[in-house]
Amino acid sequence: MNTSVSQKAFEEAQSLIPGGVDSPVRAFKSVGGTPIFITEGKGAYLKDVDGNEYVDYVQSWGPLLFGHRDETIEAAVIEAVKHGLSFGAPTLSETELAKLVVNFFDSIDKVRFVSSGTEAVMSAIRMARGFTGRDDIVKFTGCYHGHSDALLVEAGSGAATFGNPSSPGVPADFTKHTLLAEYNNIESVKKCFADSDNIACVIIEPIAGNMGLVPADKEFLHELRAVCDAHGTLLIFDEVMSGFRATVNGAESLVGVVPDIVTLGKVIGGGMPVGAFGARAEIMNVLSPDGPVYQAGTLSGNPVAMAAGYAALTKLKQNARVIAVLNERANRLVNGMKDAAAKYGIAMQVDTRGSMFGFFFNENEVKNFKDATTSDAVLFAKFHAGMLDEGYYFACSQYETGFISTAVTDVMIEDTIAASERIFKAITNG
Ligand code: KE4
Repeated sequence: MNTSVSQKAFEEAQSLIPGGVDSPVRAFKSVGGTPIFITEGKGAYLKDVDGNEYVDYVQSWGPLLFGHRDETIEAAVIEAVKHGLSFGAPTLSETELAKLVVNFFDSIDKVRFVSSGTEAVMSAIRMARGFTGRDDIVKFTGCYHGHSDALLVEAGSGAATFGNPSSPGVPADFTKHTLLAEYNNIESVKKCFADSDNIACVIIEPIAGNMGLVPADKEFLHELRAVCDAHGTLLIFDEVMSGFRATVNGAESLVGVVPDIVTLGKVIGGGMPVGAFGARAEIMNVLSPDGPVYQAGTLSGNPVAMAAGYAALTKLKQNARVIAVLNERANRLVNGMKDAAAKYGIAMQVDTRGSMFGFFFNENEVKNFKDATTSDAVLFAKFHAGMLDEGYYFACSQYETGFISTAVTDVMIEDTIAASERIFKAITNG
């Protein structure tokens, strides 16, 4: 692929925007090479400034379940724009989207919209702290919940469960209430509760997509629910990525564990900036203006974004089976690539949940972030570069998840598998 225009674009962007990107993962730092600059998307395809086309398995990191420029969603946005962009006042579109979200999630009586997943999680945690009157929170190493200060933590020294800031600019005081546990390890959670009797909430990605795809074990989530109940601690399922991607009724419908709060994003905006958090009414009612917990946003519930989200979720409501169809394709893709890799002596761990798929170049099963870090990142980078050159756009980090949209056809899946076999052959000089 000729990517000379992208390379020039990247140089100019880097002179004006830190790292040349508005979100770090887009810079291709962990896979090398130059990020490609996109001019448009259509269906399953991305087109770049050099005129190259790619089958898109990232879909803006999850939002585009129906592919690029879905006709229904596009029409809804264009119609909404004709009535104005933003009012800073209540609109019917917010109530209509809220109805859909509440209907999809048994655990949600009320929902509030914001403009990003980060805002949704930050607000949900403040609500949990306000509802319980407690300050401490528990998160899991390898789970990502957006970039608010309290969640940018890494493991502390030794066996300490209290985390340290994982980024400069986050004062230690801002993370001293954040405890860290290990994903799929209930004993590590119990250790946090031994270290603090002041835990407001435990937040988890029930289907983790930010250490690669690592779904939590069902029995672990049941144990986590029991531990939270024993301590009067709220359980937050962060489904910003997995919501409406793994299933339409939330992880709760897959594992039989009901969270106290759910955070959402991505798909619920249909490609426009929307985040949301929801819970049973007694929890949500602590939020201003009814309750004392403050939370706000100029563009929260933006009518154009609401229209996109409403169109997307309405399509899902009309055809919930679409997730099962996408899961069949996801399984065919990852199992096909796994078989292709095996021909050249390359071991892959693969998994899917609904339209989400993940793979690790690893001999062993991946159950947590520590396992994930033992995967072959160098091989991943070679795979990513090779597939990009073949016209297939995969997530540019080992610690991300892939997505199948309704625009990805069976033929594209077969062609992707065939391309992966060529890449594995080239990588191994097979
Ligand atoms: P945003 O603020 O990026 O909308 O959402 C933060 C967030 C919260 N919770 C989960 C489970 C998430 O996956 C995310 C964001 N996901 C990343 C992809 N791993 C967004 C891509 C990016 O950071 O550019």
